[in-house]
Amino acid sequence: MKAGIVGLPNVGKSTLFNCLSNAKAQSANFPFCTIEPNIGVVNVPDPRLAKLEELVNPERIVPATVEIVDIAGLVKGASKGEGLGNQFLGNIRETDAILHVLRCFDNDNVVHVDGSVDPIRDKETIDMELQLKDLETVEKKLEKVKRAAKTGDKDAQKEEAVLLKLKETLESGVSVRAIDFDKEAYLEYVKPLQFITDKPVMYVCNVDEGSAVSGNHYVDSVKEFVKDEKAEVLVLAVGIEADINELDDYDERQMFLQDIGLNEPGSAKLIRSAYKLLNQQTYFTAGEKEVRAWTIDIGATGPQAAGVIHTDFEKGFIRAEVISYDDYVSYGSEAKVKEAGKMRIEGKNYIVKDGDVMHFLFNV
Ligand SMILES: Nc1nc2c(ncn2[C@@H]2O[C@H](COP(=O)(O)OP(=O)(O)O)[C@@H](O)[C@H]2O)c(=O)[nH]1
Ligand SMILES: [Mg+2]
Repeated sequence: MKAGIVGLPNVGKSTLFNCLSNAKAQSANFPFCTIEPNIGVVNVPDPRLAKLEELVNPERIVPATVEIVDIAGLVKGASKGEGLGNQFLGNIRETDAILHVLRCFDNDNVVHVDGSVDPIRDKETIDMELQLKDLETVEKKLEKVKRAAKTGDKDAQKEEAVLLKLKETLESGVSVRAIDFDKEAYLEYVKPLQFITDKPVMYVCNVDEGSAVSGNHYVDSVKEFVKDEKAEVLVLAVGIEADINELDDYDERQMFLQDIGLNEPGSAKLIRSAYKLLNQQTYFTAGEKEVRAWTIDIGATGPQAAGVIHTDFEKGFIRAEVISYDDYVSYGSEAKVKEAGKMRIEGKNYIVKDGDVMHFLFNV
């Protein structure tokens, strides 16, 4: 799963990316590997993993990960080829969610491309470029569908109606994610077109260090402006956090974080939120060799969860032994959970819950 960082130039995207890539402040165990200069894989901080490690004492622990992409080049006019033009759009299309960084700090030394700090205007500039791109997608599709609709093809007529609604919405400056479609129409006509503005979004307000805890008036205005979008708004003092992350010593990093009023880096919160934004959840496997967090879609069944480990596990799935995380912790070991009769046997239709500790039985 991939989350892409977007925003106007100079709002702090690369600083945020570096902050994540250098996020050792999170804990002693926070590796990040950079695949390409602008792509990194980051561990999802999850205190439950440390707790399970303590109880099971495995040889190693393996956390869940999210891929983060720093997408540069989005400027006013980009959809028409300005700046890096269309190049970045391919990058955005490949992501599963968008982290939209908004500059919410004053600093005369950092130039703003539009001359002043105004996160609402910036958000609308970016949204408009993405909407224009989606509009192109709609118009191309509409041209084809119109012809078929004219011949009396009922399906094409239905599709045409959906596309016209999309066109009208995008032209009025509203993103695809805000439209309520009926589920069938959405799955059949909208989802396959992979609209950029249909991807889940989170707004990251990049604030000065004094506003790391409670935000500032820019953040307030962003929250007010996006309140109907049901999107999460995260406050992060990217610049100072990046500085703190440069420090080698863990205790020193904690001390500086506490100085700005935080007990964990905002980047840890950001990664957890991004994970949720991607509609992902975690189940665990816990054995002496390894304790591991596995990533699944919310709503995944037992066999689908098994399939994340190996496709054979999914095909040959018989049943799963499941212990809820809370039971595991309160009884302290698998054996004690079993003794207490709290281990459940679940079949093919079981909907996995976040935090389940699972063991699969399968045929090959
Ligand atoms: N004062 C302050 N400066 C920042 C902050 N975040 C980024 N900057 C500075 O703004 C400039 C642009 O940041 P950068 O991350 O390269 O922006 P990008 O173009 O969005 O990738 C750099 O000089 C950063 O040091 C911040 O939170 N506070
Ligand atoms: Mg950059």
